[in-house]
Amino acid sequence: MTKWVAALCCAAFVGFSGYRPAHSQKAEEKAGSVPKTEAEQRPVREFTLLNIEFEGSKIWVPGTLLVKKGEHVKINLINNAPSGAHGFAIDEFGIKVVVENKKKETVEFDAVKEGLINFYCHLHVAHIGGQILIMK
Ligand SMILES: [Cu+2]
Repeated sequence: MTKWVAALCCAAFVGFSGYRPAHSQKAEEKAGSVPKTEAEQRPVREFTLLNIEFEGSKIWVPGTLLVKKGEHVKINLINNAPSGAHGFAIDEFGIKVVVENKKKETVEFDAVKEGLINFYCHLHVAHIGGQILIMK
């Protein structure tokens, strides 16, 4: 009876905990996985920016993004301003997209160099953009 209880407990632990012996994990890694490229190994830093209007001014918010050098940056852009299409550009990474009214776009880049870079709306000079600080 004691052996049956011990066997059931062990089976429950293996079955419900997701535990697998180390040798079976290594076998799966060898059989099915492809080594990741350098770009795929980068940690991902994701933001969501809203384009809003406040007292007649169009603004991308938040206006300051902090990133570590080497990260893969993903920025989701949502244009909630009622005034139509707006742009989002980052010259240093060759990014220039138009976000239509009430639509979403996503831009991505690898933060491969340090520094303070600007993002802005390339369609409207008065549109308030912001900065991305890429730190060491
Ligand atoms: Cu704009």
